[in-house]
Amino acid sequence: MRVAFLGLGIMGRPMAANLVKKGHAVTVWNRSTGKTVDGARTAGSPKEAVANAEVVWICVSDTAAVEQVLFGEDGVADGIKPGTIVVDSSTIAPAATVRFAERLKKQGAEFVDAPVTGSKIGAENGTLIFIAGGREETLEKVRPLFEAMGKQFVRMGDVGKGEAAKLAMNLQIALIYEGFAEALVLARKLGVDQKALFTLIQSSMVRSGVVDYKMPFVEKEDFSANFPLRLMHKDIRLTLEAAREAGIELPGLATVKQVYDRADKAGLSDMDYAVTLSVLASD
Ligand code: NA7
Repeated sequence: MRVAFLGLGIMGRPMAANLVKKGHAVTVWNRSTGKTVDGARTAGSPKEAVANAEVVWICVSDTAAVEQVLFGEDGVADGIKPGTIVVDSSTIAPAATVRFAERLKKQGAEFVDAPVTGSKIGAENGTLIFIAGGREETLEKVRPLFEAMGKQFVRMGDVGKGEAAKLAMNLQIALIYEGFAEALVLARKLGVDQKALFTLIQSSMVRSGVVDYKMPFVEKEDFSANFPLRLMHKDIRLTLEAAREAGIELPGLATVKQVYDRADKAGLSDMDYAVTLSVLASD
């Protein structure tokens, strides 16, 4: 398929590369210049990138960035043709997603929100899970692209529901990792052997995908970004905002946010969110 891929960050670049590998005709664009993908054409603006595309795939940092790419100067809306499908894999506000979809619909474009889970390793290995919102027929049309970049896509409902479900997923990741990190800090203070604790965790019901993924990095104290803290922090803010709009409280997540606020103040935002362990350990 002819795909315009907009946003070549930690996630977007390997995703676009996997589309090329599977034989799709890909045109890429990134806000700052110099980021390219082998085998893909590079465009000078979103408008230029989408000119001949059947599908536009977006993966940028936050709600404001998606709005800029879609409706800013020389944005997607300036160049898109009726019938084009726009898929957004950024994690952004569900309510904004619905608004963006309505604006694009006036130009005859279909919208799908398809944020991902699987982090950098999933993007590189083509094993992401897409958490999708949109019409079933539209999702079917982009199935080959989901399959090129991921191992599965799950439809959560109409437009916006992918983002809503993604926030519900990251809420759990933030809380599970916080539990692991607090347990480690306590166990260290009480003189427990860390290796023995890891073995115990992995053989007990406490074991989880989140901990399986993070444990090797924690062991090496390698907190370089797989999923930067600033993005998980953003997701926590989005989740608390969505909860406020829904009239509910999330007391656990609100407390975890305080740890992220401290990490941010300590200048750790570009590290992996796993670095919150160091923040807790420094008390
Ligand atoms: P990164 O590695 O921080 O990459 C962010 C990308 O978003 C990168 O290409 C940025 O361009 C781009 N960006 C940021 N702001 C803008 C604006 N205003 N306009 C256009 N492009 C922008 O994030 P990840 O790849 O890890 O994650 C992407 C999304 O997936 C995010 O929502 C996560 O929560 C999940 P730059 O190179 O800085 O010019």
